[in-house]
Amino acid sequence: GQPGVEVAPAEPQVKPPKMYKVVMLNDDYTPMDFVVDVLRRFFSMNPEKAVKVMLQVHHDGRAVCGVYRYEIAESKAMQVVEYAKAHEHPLQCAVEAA
Ligand code: NFA
Repeated sequence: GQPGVEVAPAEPQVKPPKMYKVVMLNDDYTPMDFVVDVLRRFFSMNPEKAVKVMLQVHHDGRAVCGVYRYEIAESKAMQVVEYAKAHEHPLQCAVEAA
């Protein structure tokens, strides 16, 4: 272009990462107390919040436990299912785009 005229480079676009929901699914076998423990242990919920979310899953069939970047969401869901399996409970989680 014109001699001596510098063109500033475009600002690099800083975009928020895509976010993913960890959804817990109801079943007929996992004990309510165990689900409350899972919600406290893996999603850092206080006892009141954990009971509320557990009952939401129990009554509605599913509830969102948290929203995270993809790798974190997948890791949380896997840890919950593995922890439940280790205790011989069929508790399941899914990961969905938020
Ligand atoms: N529905 C299970 C029961 O009646 C409790 C449960 C809640 C299981 C939330 C899974 C998720 N014992």
